[in-house]
Amino acid sequence: MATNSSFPPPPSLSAKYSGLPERLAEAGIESKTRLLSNRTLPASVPRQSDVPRVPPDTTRAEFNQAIGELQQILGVDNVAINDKPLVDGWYMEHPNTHDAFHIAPQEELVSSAVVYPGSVEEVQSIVRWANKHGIPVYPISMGRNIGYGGTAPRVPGSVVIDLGRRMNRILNIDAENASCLVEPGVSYFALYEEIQRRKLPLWIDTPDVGGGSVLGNAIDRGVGYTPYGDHFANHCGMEIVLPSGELLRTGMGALPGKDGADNPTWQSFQPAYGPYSDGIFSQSNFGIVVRMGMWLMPETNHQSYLITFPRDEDFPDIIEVIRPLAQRRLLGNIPQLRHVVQELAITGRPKSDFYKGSGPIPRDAIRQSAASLAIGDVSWIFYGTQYGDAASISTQLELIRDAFSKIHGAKMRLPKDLPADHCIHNRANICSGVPVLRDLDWLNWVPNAAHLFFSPIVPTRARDARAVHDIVARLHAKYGLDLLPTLCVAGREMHYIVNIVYDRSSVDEKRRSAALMREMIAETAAEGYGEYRTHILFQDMVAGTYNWGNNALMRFNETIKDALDPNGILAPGRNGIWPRRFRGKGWEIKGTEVEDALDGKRIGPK
Ligand code: EUG
Repeated sequence: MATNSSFPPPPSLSAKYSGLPERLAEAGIESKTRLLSNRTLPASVPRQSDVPRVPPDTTRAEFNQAIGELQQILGVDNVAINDKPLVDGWYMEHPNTHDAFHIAPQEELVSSAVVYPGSVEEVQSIVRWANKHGIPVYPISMGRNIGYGGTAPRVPGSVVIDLGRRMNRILNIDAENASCLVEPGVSYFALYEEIQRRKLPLWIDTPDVGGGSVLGNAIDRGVGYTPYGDHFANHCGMEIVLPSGELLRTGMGALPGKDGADNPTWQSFQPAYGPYSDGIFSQSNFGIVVRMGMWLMPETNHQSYLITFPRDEDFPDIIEVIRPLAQRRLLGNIPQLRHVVQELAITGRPKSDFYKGSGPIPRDAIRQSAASLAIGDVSWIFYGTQYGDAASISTQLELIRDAFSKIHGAKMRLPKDLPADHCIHNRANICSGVPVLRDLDWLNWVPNAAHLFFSPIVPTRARDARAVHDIVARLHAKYGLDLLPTLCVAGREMHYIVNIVYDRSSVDEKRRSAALMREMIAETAAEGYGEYRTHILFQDMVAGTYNWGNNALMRFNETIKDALDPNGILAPGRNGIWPRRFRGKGWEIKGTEVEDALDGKRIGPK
């Protein structure tokens, strides 16, 4: 891989809070080189409309006046007007002005300005400013919620509050309690490196790629792959700026420590006393989480492995083997079951290396290409990791091997059995809490690749898994898009993650991807399955499927929203929750609005 590229290397963690650790410098250059070599779009195009896009119900003069006030409060350097060309960049150098992985036209989901608070007090000041002017604000932590909207506000012209740039301290690492307290701008990379620097025998839990915010991912209820993989379940204690500007501490943090100290059990016990409030500050727009505690895992031995299955049609039987293993907690982490097409994509090679035709890569072409890879012509691959002392791991592996031996041709392999460039070595890192970059490589599948996740929750049971898989496969064929599925096994359910990868330069591919999302959401909901998380443009639709009891849940959420945020300034529309001021005025996206936007109709009230 050539590294004498014509572009600057990715920013390093020592130079920038969101940068890449030194140990990944080479991998970063390779990743960037590969992505840029597969790009035909220019870095940016001239802006399409009057800039900056002003917030709704605000004249340009009012906006300018309000922004002037904000500059007084925060300093001019900490308020950036979004009036320059939009640059999509790439994962390590991502924009905070719009959705880099745009599915609607790039100009649709833009902010008017980005502000950089340096303290909790400044976040409070920004919120009070927003209330005074009725300008919506949209907080982001690191902005790497990729495939779900990234840094883009749901309401164009909102002011993005970029918390991460100046609020990125690790406030505490308590080695005895095995916990930490972080600000929004602490990435998995940064937390991991600090723990190594202090030589603490503790693991963090990282998602597939390590650049995201520890805090942001947990409140969006993301997952990782060690025994601490459920991030929200392993957070402990929050500090929150409410839409009124008031400050709240949840859990034991509500009880003041001695002489004004933080409560000593803030990171030890989650619910404390009274209603457990933390849940309503996840996947919501009820408050801005500015500090959060996370539990860390005491380090242990681990052994990653994969099990290959030769036949596509054994998928339901594989799920039946997984369920009892998961319920008995024999599976040490959150294993992934991937279709073999993912083995091709994760090599980082473009689809055109494997298939020259147009349309989805045919099964035969996948088969032929897989045959030339180390794992061979197989169908499904189960990636697991076991934890504990050597004897215990060896017993666990025996039990797991035994259980899967029911499936025709099942074959277990360890990292030592696979070549150095196989992704299992990368998974072994992730599954032992070492944040990495490589799982981005599937973004080279098509030129100018962007992606959207479709993420239904499926019971770990053959008939349900088959039902969802059949819907998803049929609709992918209907819209002529490659099906790239990964199932993350949490236990009784699996997060069935479908990765829709499309060419950002193709309006047609965007339209088909959006239609595919819309139909998958509707068809799976009709069978009783729902998403755990989705892109901001599909949040109304997904929220709308959780409509039991005449929309009882959404009416409850709206009651909370209107009570906490009467002026509707905080992230309106996020997770489908609209404040009274915006509700029923044409903001909700329930039909073909995303596809229509690609035909030039603007999203939002007519
Ligand atoms: C992945 C997993 C997720 C998610 C998005 C992506 C992994 C892709 C389990 O949650 O939300 C390989």
